[in-house]
Amino acid sequence: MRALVILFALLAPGFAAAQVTIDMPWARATAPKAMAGGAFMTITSIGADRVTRAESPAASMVELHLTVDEAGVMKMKPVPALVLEPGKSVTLKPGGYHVMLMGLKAPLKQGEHFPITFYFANSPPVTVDVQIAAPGAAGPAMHTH
Ligand SMILES: [Cu+2]
Repeated sequence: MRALVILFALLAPGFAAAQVTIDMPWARATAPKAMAGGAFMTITSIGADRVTRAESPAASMVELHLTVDEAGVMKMKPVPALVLEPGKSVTLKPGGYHVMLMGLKAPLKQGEHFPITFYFANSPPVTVDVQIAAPGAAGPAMHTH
């Protein structure tokens, strides 16, 4: 299923809009008192672009993070601008790039969903509907067997 909403802004003539699609957005359900959660998806851009920020009504702050292995210790680092190369996809997944939802307004419950809006340097914003999978799931619920 291709879950994407592309909002085409009114563009000035001559402005070459890159186009971004976001596929299979999903998140892991969180513990009842968790303050943070992760969301994952695949982002593909036709042109050179970058994700500049994201926001969601589900959390007070949304950041892009990269999990890195530093001498055996997994650490998360904020990514100020996720670079999208023309025609290539970036997959956000557990252990790699992810969307960090900080200050969750409510726990993420399996089977529910919430929106995230992404903003780009060269493209109109894209809002996706994020499906919540089981706690600790390795992938979106629709892909479990
Ligand atoms: Cu993180």
